[in-house]
Amino acid sequence: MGSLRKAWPNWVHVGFWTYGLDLAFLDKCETQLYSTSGAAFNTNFTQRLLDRANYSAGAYMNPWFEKIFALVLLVSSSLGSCSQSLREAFQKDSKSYTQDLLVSGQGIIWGMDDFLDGRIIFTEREGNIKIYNPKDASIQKLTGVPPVVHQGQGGLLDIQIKSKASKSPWIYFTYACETSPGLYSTRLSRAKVQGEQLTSLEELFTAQPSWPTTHHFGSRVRFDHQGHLFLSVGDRGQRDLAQTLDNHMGKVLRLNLDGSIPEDNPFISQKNARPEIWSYGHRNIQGLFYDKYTKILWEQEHGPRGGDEINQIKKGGNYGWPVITYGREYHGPKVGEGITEMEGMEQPEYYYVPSIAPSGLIMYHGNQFRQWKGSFFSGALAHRHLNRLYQITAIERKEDRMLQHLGKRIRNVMESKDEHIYFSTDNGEIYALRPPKTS
Ligand SMILES: [Ca+2]
Repeated sequence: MGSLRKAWPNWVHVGFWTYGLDLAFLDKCETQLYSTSGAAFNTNFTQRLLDRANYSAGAYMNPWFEKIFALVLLVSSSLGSCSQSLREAFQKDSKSYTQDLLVSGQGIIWGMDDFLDGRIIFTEREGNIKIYNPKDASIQKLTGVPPVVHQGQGGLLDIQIKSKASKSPWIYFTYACETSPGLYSTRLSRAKVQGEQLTSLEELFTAQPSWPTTHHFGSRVRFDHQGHLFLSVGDRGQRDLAQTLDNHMGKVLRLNLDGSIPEDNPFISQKNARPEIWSYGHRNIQGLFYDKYTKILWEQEHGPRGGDEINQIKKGGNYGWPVITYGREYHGPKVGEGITEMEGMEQPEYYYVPSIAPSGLIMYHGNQFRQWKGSFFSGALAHRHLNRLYQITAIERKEDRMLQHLGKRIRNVMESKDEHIYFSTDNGEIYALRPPKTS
């Protein structure tokens, strides 16, 4: 499909975008056009029409131009009206899912990942790592988890499995730790799972400096395809530190899998800069997603009052906090100068005003929900829902707030190995979104 769409010149695309159609949708329209329009609107006719229009576009006063333009409008209108019914079907289709409750009665499930056999390893923020086995719906708590600081926003945070095909994969996890009495930081460790135990525990990284506050620890960890990991650390409430490179706060960091520092990191040879830094100027990072198809790293962070952002992360990029932001202070006034743009600082791909307090981020690529391919999904702690963000034109995105009726603070989201969408809640639950069973 899409051959007709490819044949259309750009100005026809622009015309159709006024109907708010997305590209996948145009493909559906094309199918519909072929199947319902009959001989008058077959491809050859349309192509002849467009050929003539292209020819006529150079001769503005050519009387053919008016006739052909009118015909194109007619086709557009026809597609526009067929698009309405298709759009409704499409949207209905996109709500065709079941949400199956897999896990309940746990603590705040902050991080989760699945093994190849379908078991899910997850963290409870209060300091536990557990494994859910779908075969018997059992939940096993692991021993050997290092002590975590469960205060404020601190606790046991993200968890990811590296090399799932391996017999004994490394489990990476992040958490708030106390580095000396009254001083806290974000730490990354890895370990292996042996039966009901975490073994071979290795501390890989602790963000510097430690700080007495107990918020904005971050923290997500994701792997790229070249043997690196990305780790996020929030600004710990010390916003100005996000703009200076001599600390790890308000940063996305890049490490080798053993915790060492890659030689091609952007600030490795810069004086007074921490060599682990990959990007900076972040506030409170709650989502990180490495897209293995596009090789793009996406990041998502909380603004203050408004201004939550999704950013496409570039090597060495400055993402602006607290100099530029679309948010305001919690008590109302502007942040700093109240500006949203500055040369040398990156603009977000999308921002939310008012805030939805997003948490966990994926771009869905699976085949279980083909209509959602390429959509971002994130949990939303405020306005409690699952947030789907999708492209409607080359430059415009739109939100769909799903599952609001559940009324849950959705904490994390992932695409499972069988291409379903799993999400966790602050009520200690994990749900699976699946297509409805056909009888
Ligand atoms: Ca920003």
